[in-house]
Amino acid sequence: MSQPYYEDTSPGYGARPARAAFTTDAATAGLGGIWRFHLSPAADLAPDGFWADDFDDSSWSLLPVPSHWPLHGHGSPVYTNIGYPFPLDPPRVPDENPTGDHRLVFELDDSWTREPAVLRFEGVDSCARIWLNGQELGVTRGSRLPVEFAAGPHLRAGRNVLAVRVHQWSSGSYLEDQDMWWLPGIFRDVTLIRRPPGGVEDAFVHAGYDTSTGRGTLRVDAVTRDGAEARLSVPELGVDDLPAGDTIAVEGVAPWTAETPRLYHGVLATGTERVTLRIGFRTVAVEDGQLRVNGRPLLLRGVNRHEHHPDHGRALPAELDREDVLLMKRHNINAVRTSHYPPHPRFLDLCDELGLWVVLECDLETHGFSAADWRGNPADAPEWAEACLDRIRRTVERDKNHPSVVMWSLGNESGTGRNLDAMAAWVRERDPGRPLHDEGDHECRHSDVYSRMYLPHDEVEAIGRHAEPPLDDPDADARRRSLPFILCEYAHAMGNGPGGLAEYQRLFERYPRLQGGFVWEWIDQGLRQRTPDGREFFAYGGDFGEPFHDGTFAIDGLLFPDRTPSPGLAELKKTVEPIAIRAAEGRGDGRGRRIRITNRYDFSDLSHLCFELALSSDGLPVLAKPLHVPPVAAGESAEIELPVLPPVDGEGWITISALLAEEQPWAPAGHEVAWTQLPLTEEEQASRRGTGPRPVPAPRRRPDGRLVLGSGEFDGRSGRLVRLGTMDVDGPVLDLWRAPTDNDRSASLWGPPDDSAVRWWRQAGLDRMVHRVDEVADGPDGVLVRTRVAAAAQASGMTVEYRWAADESGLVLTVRVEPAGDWPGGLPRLGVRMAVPGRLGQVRWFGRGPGEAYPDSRSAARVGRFSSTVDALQTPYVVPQENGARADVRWAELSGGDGPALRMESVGLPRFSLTARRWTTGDLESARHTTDLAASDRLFLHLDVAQYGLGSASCGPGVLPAHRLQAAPVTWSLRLSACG
Ligand code: IPT
Repeated sequence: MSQPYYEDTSPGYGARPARAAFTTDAATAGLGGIWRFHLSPAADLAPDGFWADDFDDSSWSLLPVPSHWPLHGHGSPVYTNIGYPFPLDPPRVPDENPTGDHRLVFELDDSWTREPAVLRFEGVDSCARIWLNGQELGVTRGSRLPVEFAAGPHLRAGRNVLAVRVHQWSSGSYLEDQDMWWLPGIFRDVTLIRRPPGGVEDAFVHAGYDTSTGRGTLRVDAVTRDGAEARLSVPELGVDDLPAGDTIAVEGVAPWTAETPRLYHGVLATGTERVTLRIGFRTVAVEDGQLRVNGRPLLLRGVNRHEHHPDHGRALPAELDREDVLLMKRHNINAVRTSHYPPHPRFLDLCDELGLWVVLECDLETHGFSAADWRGNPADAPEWAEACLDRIRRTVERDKNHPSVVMWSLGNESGTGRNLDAMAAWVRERDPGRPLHDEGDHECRHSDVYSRMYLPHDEVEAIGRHAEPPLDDPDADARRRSLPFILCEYAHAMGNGPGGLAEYQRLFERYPRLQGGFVWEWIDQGLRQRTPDGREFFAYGGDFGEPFHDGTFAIDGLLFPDRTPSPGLAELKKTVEPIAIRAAEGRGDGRGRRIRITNRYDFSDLSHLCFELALSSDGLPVLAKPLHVPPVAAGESAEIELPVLPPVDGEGWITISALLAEEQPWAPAGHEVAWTQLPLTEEEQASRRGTGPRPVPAPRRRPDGRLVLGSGEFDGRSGRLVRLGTMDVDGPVLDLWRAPTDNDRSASLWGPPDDSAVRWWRQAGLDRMVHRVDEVADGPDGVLVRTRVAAAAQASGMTVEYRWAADESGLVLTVRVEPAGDWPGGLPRLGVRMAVPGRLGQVRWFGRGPGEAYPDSRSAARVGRFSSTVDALQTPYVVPQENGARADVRWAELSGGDGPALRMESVGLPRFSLTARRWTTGDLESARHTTDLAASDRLFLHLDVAQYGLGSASCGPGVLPAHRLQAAPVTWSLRLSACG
């Protein structure tokens, strides 16, 4: 049997040379809309002759184009990360090769028959064969890359028929092993574009900027048809009819940066065509060991972005590209790596317009060859050379005119090889104006930046100090050591996390060689589904019955699948904020405090911001006033003295915020960019409040055996609080377990396999602790309950004492925990849990908020008064797991329904963090999707004095030592009361 075209390693045939995406005044016709569609389970079962003009497709389905057919009821999606979902037998694909035939009948007027035109596909996954009016145009592979075919000679006035056969699997699939859903289809636009004789074939804008002179240089190279002359005009710069290919200096231009995305509108014209160009002047270079733009080093506060929509997959509705860029800008993100393929071109238009640094990645990943020790890796094997080169050419040619694109990336996780070398050489030749990134090139044979993934903090720090372990070859080592470093992926945002962002950021800020990185990843790749009774949830690998899949591993974004920001995104925003506001040493002359404001922008001064100072007492506002801050230049600091503030009675905090002074294209005036809080009196206040209870009544024992103390009733045998006022409760009892997070469940990428936190915790029996009561005593001081808490088969245990006293405002509980034995994996949490009536659904608290906070992800939570509901306290991680803790709670009140409220107060330090849910930890742990969680008639509260950190072990380092909760003796107190 001869090899079918879809298994040929070539890029395809029939395509026109790649060129830049540009806007032209030549006529275009969008062919998106409703097409006819027919799916065959295998290529050889697809209907013969379906491309014929008169083929009867009336019985076929209707399908919107662009789309992925599995998201429209034809077949189903498949999710794998590294392993190919078919045997590793390149370039062969399975017989079961879903093949989608698409037909569109459309009308044209006769002007289309008079001059040449091209048919352009922006993206077809994974291999398409195309016919126009019965004539074959060619075959294409390269799912996320554009392709054009000459269409003119085949077009007709009146009725035209376009037929496209799309195979899900092809040789190209071997080059497209990105960690994402396999989603075939014509998923980006299809357009007919008139190409007038004497028009523009291609244009390449070269616009540099020299900071020292303030001068720009400009040249546009053009390829035209029929030897036509092309001339450039940029009216705003007084450039008029500059012949293509000529270089000019432009005085006094404003440079393009991601912070100040200044674009100049130009027109490149021949006698027959006008092409619009948006020109941004900037010079990108790696010099003196740093990645610089316009001579200044960048600090990349980046994210990796896959194109994903929970209903449409990578066929993203147009408005979502804008929404993504706006969300990024509003969260202080300044860079994006288009992992792991070129995005829809309009995304880059928005990056140019609104300002983001882009690392533009080629559509290439061969990760699954790692299963064969990279034998036959298409990034190296000669038979794939043309396919690899074709991919980088189509990438660079399409996007070369975007000022936002500051680096080309050859692809992701493709090992090393000759084809990558050839791609690198081609890029260097074609576009010397941009550095090159190749993640797999750890020795930096051709990369201009040293780039790694997920390295732990200490290794990043060593690289920052130029002290990484040497390469064998001293020359290669010297070259690599001289290069800037970026983390092209870090801080894996899977489930609850990532923890440790702030520690990375401190390293980036400290070492000039470290130029930041890109969090993995922007959005959870969950697909919206419904339970039989109509409740929505987000599906992941395995939910579509895929026999081979990678489960939840692509649910690892900073946004939930519906684009709701996760707590991880709030943490990132705070961590990378471009202004640092800190307390400065000493007081000012006016006895006001001094603060130090550091401008961490790379280019902008602070004149686009206004500052505000707010004073609060016990979380209530006392005063707010503008704060004058000079327009500190990028990279500089200034100290200013705060006005003298009135004394406050309660716990006092000063909050200083940096807000947008005026509306920006990406956020309204008043949008908060950065903030900090300075305590006025915190420690004194905390200890003043810690004076402890003044016992009022002594407990008494009732005939039914219950102990009564103040407003509390205790079970006489277990010593548990069972009633508080008129409220049934099931008393605070020690709890050390949490529903494991994705990070808890995973072994660090860099440690021994199986070495997850959960493994240690389960070994110690923390999920199955048994409470034994040693004593329930009542005396003049109150009630004392002594217990020992331990797990079956374990010698280690905890002695736990609960001392209850009553004062005029309620019960005061002091818990003392004394661990005995070894607890080598530490503890997931340390606190008490209690059950209370479900009616208490409203929550108010004074503590950190508004969002959740964990030891290594708590920068975004500020001290204040907040209110919410128990339901809204839940963070709907797609895969249910520990979530929702509100930290450093001074007091919290739960209320609602018919009956008193429950008030919980920290007495002294440590304070507790509060979690409240309508299900137990066990329910949370066993749920696979959010819809598995059913509300009970009770609330389960956790009042913890500590939790284990989050880390990012799901792909990266685990929790840093400082954030691991170790077992140690601890005593804390809290007051409980039923009020109102
Ligand atoms: C890394 C991949 O580059 C990325 O696509 C994604 O799969 C990520 O991991 C995990 O979510 S590769 C990893 C083996 C370091």
